[in-house]
Amino acid sequence: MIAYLLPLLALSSSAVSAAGPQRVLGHHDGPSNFIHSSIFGRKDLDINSVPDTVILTPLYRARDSNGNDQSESATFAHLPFTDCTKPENNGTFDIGIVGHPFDLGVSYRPGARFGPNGARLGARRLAPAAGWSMDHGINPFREWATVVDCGDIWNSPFDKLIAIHELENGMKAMNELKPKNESVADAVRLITIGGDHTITLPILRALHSTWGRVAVLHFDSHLDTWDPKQLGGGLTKYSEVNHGTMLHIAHEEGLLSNHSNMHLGSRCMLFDEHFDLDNDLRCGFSYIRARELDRLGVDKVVEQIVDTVGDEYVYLSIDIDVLDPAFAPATGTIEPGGWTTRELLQIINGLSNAGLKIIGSDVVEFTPVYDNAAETTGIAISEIIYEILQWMVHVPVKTPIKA
Ligand SMILES: *[C@@H]1O[C@H](CO)[C@@H](O)[C@H](O)[C@H]1NC(C)=O
Ligand SMILES: *[C@@H]1O[C@H](CO)[C@@H](O)[C@H](O)[C@H]1NC(C)=O
Ligand SMILES: *[C@@H]1O[C@H](CO)[C@@H](O)[C@H](O)[C@H]1NC(C)=O
Ligand SMILES: [Mn+2]
Repeated sequence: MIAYLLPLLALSSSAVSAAGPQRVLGHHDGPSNFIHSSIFGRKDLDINSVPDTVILTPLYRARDSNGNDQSESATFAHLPFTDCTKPENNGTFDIGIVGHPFDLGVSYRPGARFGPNGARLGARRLAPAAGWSMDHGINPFREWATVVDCGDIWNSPFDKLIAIHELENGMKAMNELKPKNESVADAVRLITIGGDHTITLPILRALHSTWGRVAVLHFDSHLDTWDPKQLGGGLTKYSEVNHGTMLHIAHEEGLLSNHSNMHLGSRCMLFDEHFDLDNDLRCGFSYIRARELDRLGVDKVVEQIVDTVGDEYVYLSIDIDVLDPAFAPATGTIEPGGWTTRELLQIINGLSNAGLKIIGSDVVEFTPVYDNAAETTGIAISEIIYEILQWMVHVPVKTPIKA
């Protein structure tokens, strides 16, 4: 066992020293692409050597003795499975649900790599055949958009930075495909199931060439804009990329709107009175704290968000820890005093009614091993994804006209 481990240890220590000196935050050399432009990504990594995207099909798909699919029951809401990275699926779908089984960026409870299939299990009770919504008066699975389950993007369980490149490559491949119904929208849209919150960084990198800077609406009990030098412990580049720093990095890379990003449902502890919030403001965020909802009510919260975002493109990132642990116990970094599932759904509904231009979304930090026998968290996640889907169907979006 010892002899087996030694070469691995030697390999990892040489990889760390090869990473070179750290760069100063906020200084860029006019990068040509977002993989190389990352101030934290590995400069020595040849992105062409990262293998082609590998898609994992949803688990437990029943097959007959000839290997033919007998069931769609393991996909999200019994949707058809489509490998959304394959050029042969160009023009076959409009909205894809994709899993990122990744949790190398967590600071507390691990296990979010099992989130995608946990969410699919929570969505067994949903189906396109009976998907009509009393609240919206539509069946979002059966409107103009063809909705599919894209499976999961395989990524390295051993190296966080390589895994992030693999997730970005997979999202790029999907994002390059044309939608099926081009009369309504000119780009596919993806709803990602995490995965820890680090995955929002490769997603934003992959979407940037299509949408430019986007306003991130970040539903989360935490800020996730922490200075990588502080939260990462100042150890290595590797330690600095994690589920509490990815929005800081996204800001430094020019992926975010300058001033229109918002945290919704914030209620975390801070390092001190000024440091975190000053840094957060520099990253282009304002916030509505969880407790403010009691005073404002849902409508005023929606109004503030709409006033802040205007007609910018919106990327919606939902950390399930925005909900109170009573409604979502199965998550990695728990903060009591959060919103109810219904309050969150109502706010999302309000943003949809206001016509905010949603270009992509994720629901992250679901760690099924901490869920209960009633699948409280997994079922809440499936409902949130259904609500996001309704928004995407309600508000088709066109890409910016390129000069
Ligand atoms: C998808 O099809 C369109 C034509 O409808 C084409 O322009 C585009 O290059 C194709 N994309 C890929 C990735 O094959
Ligand atoms: C595209 O959307 C239009 C408008 O809703 C609809 O009439 C048409 O059937 C859709 N086409 C496809 C291929 O789904
Ligand atoms: C946002 O900030 C960048 C970098 O400072 C600047 O180039 C860009 O013009 C700004 N965009 C808007 C809409 O203000
Ligand atoms: Mn988070």
